[in-house]
Amino acid sequence: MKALKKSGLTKKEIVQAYREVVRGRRLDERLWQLTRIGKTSFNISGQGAEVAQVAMAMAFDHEKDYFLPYYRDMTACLVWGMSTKDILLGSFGKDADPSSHGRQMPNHYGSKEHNIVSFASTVSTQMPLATGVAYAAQLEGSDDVTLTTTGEGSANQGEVQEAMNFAGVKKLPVIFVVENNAYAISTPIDEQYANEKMSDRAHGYGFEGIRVDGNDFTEVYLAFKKAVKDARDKKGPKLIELMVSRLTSHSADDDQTIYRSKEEIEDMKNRDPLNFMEKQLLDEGYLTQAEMDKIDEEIRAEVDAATDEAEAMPDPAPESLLEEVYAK
Ligand SMILES: Cc1ncc(C[n+]2csc(CCOP(=O)(O)OP(=O)(O)O)c2C)c(N)n1
Ligand SMILES: [Mg+2]
Repeated sequence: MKALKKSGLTKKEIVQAYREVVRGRRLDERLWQLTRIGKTSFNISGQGAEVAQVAMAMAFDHEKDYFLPYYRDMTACLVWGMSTKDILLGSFGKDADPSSHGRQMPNHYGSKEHNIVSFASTVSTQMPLATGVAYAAQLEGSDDVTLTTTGEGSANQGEVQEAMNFAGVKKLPVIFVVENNAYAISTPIDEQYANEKMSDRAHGYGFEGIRVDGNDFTEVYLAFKKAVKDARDKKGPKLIELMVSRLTSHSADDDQTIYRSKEEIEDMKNRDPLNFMEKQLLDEGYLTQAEMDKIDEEIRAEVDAATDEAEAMPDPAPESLLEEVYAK
């Protein structure tokens, strides 16, 4: 693991990064609880990828860059500017939900205000859209960079090849990310693809691909910092493979103990990125245990308050059914 100091970020920024990791974890735990008690319909979570997502998102300019996420990217969306309450409004399907006014499934993040582009449940369809957003930036002569993410199973969809090929041909300012958590629902990677590293595929499209350890905050941050700079300098796309864990079942609708052994699940829990980051913060003298406990307490209170506020908001009116779906 690279030292946090090597990221070049200030102490304040690193502590903020930790807050975002904790926010992502505690909010996701709340979303599971709400599903289990029947208050929401579904949850799919990024537990195990929070450190990677925070380090990734921090490398972008959230005032101008575009983000086309996939369903596990809640923590990245928080860093990009969405609030805890915004996320909860989406899960409750409320009218004020910024992602879709309650039209989308939970975890289908979008925010016009923050340049986060809503996506379909058909996996990886955000990839060619991201290529299109980056093509528009190039044609308009702006230096905006586009980020898009998917899972390693979804990366085998045909449109991912089209998206990367065209981005390579036009040297577009787009960064493709594969969050490799070793499973596509219950299918392990050796039944998904035959190449060794997902990131190697980039060479076939004429650009650089790199694989990074998603538990290593500094490594992930520096990889994205460089990719963003290169994209802004018109050097073209990158593919970044983030090695992460999926600490939960695929979604609220399955049970991973049926297809993963007890030992495997235990081993993965020992590699929980939240614990890794806390150890680093302690060892490198950024925060004491008492300070981390205080942050955790504050975040829990924020999640509780946002849950109550979001739940109290009105549902979409039935007569508005056909509104907010297509642009006028
Ligand atoms: C085109 C398409 N096929 C199948 C599905 C059903 N589906 C949803 S998520 C998923 C697994 C995706 O796995 P991966 O890409 O590894 O992402 P992860 O969920 O592990 O982050 C599948 C098969 C879908 N939504 N769209
Ligand atoms: Mg996967």
